[in-house]
Amino acid sequence: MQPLPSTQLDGWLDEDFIPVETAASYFRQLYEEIPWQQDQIQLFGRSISIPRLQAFMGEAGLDYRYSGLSLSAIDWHPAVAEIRDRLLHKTEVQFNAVLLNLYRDGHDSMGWHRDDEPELGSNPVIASISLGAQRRFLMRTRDRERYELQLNSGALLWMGPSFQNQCQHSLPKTKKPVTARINLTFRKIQI
Ligand SMILES: O=C(O)CCC(=O)C(=O)O
Repeated sequence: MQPLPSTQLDGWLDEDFIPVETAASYFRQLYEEIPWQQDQIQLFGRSISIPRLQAFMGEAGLDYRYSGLSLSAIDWHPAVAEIRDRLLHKTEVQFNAVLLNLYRDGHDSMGWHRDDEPELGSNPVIASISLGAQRRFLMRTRDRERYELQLNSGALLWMGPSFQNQCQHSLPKTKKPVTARINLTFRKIQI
């Protein structure tokens, strides 16, 4: 486990949370078996395809809304439930939902944002798991300091209660030839 690149950032990184072979097996299962969706958001009155595929999973009846999108939870995939239980064992946090993102190649990305939707409560903890290709993860604080991490397959990035308030984060495009990456952000939706 290592601290984040600034003491201003509430969180930590465990690069070896899931052993490499197990992470590769989870990646293959999720890549093939998740019903990945190409969702659209509304921007300046136009409908735009988000630059990645996604799925939302969790306890029955949970919904998640962001950027005008409304996602209803599908049932836990057994591999995702296994990762959720590994997190419970390590952190004693019982997550009830997860947003899955599939970045097919270096053209896929996620722009600057905070995960501060009302359904996450005021100080959300989020556990972010990376599977597949290594990608850069950027953070920028309110005073515009920038930090970056390389997220490898099997890594757990823990975003603590103050993280969303302290910084925005993003996953930029890359011109490097990269294969696919799956990211799972486990969340606790307030019921
Ligand atoms: O893919 C990543 O590492 C970032 C995902 C993310 O920022 C999110 O789901 O809110």
